[in-house]
Amino acid sequence: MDIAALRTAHPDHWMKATAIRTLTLDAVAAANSGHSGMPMGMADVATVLFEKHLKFDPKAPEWPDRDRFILSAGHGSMLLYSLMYLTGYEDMPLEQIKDFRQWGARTAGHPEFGHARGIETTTGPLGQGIANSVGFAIAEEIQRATWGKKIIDHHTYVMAGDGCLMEGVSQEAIALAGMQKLSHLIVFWDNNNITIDGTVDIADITNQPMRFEASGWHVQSIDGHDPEAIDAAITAAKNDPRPSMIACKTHIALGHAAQDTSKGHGALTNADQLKAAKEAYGAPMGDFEVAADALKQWAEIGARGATAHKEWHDRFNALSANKQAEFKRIYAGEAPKRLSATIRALKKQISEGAPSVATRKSSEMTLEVINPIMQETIGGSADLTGSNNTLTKDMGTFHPDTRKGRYIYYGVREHGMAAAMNGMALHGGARAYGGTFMCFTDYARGAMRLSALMGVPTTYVMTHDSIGLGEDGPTHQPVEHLAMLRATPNMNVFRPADTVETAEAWEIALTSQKTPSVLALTRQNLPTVRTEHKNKNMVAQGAYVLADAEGKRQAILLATGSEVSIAMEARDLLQAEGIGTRVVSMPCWELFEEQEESYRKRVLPGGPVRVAIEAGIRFGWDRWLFGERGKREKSGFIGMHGFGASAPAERLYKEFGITAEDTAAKVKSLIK
Ligand SMILES: Cc1ncc(C[n+]2csc(CCOP(=O)(O)OP(=O)(O)O)c2C)c(N)n1
Repeated sequence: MDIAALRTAHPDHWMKATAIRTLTLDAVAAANSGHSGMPMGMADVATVLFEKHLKFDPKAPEWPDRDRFILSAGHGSMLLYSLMYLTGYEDMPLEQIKDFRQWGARTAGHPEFGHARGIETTTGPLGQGIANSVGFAIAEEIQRATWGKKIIDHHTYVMAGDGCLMEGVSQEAIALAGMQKLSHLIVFWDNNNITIDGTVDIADITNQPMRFEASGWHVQSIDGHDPEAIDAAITAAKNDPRPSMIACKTHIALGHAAQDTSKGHGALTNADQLKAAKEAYGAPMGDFEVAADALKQWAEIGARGATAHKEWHDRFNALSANKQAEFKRIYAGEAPKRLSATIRALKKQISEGAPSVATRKSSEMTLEVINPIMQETIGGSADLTGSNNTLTKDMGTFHPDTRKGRYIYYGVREHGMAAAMNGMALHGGARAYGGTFMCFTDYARGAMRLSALMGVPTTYVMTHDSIGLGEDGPTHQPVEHLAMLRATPNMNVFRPADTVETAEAWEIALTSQKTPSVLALTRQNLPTVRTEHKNKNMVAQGAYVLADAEGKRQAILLATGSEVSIAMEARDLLQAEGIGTRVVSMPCWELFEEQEESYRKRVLPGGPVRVAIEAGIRFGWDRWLFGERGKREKSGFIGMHGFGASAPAERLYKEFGITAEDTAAKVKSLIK
């Protein structure tokens, strides 16, 4: 690459892009780790985007109508950090750049949502950013339709590398975005032909432009180092009614000895090579030094958005007081005041009527009362709407012709769905929920983990939560999934026992600010176990005494979801024999763990025999059986010990020994 020619062709542009390149080189050298090549290759695209197109105000990183910039190739984090520093984000002073990848710094190895205001999403697991961006763009479309262009009208820009496009989730995202005609979504593909193992063609020969075109995208191919071409392509992309992909032919680690090699992907720390690169760029030689003129121009770029931001406020202030309050409430992620009364009314009605329904149906009954009072909910399912019971009457379908619709047919794309849900939550003004079969949490897992890591309150409606689904057999019967989800930090896993618990779980999910929720729901009908109405949200305590022992307390049965009613039957059997038995419903372990010791002790006192009943594997249960004052020799587990089988549910419960009789027998064997 002829660096001298690039320098002279657009000197002003060159110096600005150079600042990104040298800051990256210096930060990576100081940390002695990181990824230099991607920021160096995409510096020109980023410079033009920020200078000429991106609507942003570094003084107000949460301005709702800002453009979103998603660095899907998260390993190139120094690109984002450099841009934030140069344009004047308060959370990104030079010290942060100098502290790249160090303990306590906001400049983590990969961009982490919540570390510095202005980082829109956590990226690093390749493919997630581009898949998030579809959710960002959907939220923008819905809100533009709902609030009008004066209030919401912005773009989502994404930088994705070869790695992002190789990941399967990108296909789900691209296909969904193309079908939905997300015209405000613009993806830059860093077409540098390099990954870690070598050139891309050792593993992939996909014609990426054709691939995007095949899914309904507008595609352009440009020289990613030509500022005029970049500018023109972005303008064309903005004017096209389809989502846009701009294939940017770039050189990884431009201007460095490692340019165009896979060595250039990683940490370029050799001092002589670093010096030579700076010389070739015509950059100042000091560590972290940026030419004064470039600094000034970058500061001007950072100041450019203040006017647009102010004008937006003027338009916002012209809205009625009610509308302003509603907008602010939704963007603060606060549930409406009416929510708890609405949930209470439903609980009372259910406790009185005591219907026998599947908890997936209970969830639908709850959504039927929630969705009309929470315009911010965006629901959907990965092609299992009728099974997940996620659609309610008033929602409308989100479609290119009906942008106000709040229900999304995600297609058979669990991972893409979960990643899009993250994007909606991160965009703001949206509460996303989505459904699939519980077993396919595996498929969605990459994005679910990021919900938890980022602390975004998405809700996963996972139905068909055990062998109780019956005939579909072991491929569809989750056994280890509860354990896997419970092992995930910052994730509330709810397994409600009936409609009342389901409504309570939904209330917690919809008022959560920083924790995603999983609702594990049944296919099969369950009796109502909460027949006595209580205003209090019992699920919020995680576990509680559903039925206490009569007479001397000799046994405690701990159960979740569909096995709570089995525990209640077992209690009847045991009480009939004079064995005082308490039943503890444990719909959410995580919330129980958060309770005071004194409460936990009241629910799980030491002494009695303990038997846990759950149609999943035992992993994790020992905490409640042996811990919390329990004893190994006085505890037992009724549940699954391997995969399930294909048969009617009742037969499966019998064959796998998950019945009231088995439970009673286990208790008696332990009491002896
Ligand atoms: C899901 C996932 N798998 C693997 C990695 C490790 N990884 C980081 S960057 C990278 C290569 C990416 O290549 P490309 O997107 O072309 O980036 P470039 O080499 O251009 O910087 C890999 C495999 C990752 N971050 N995420």
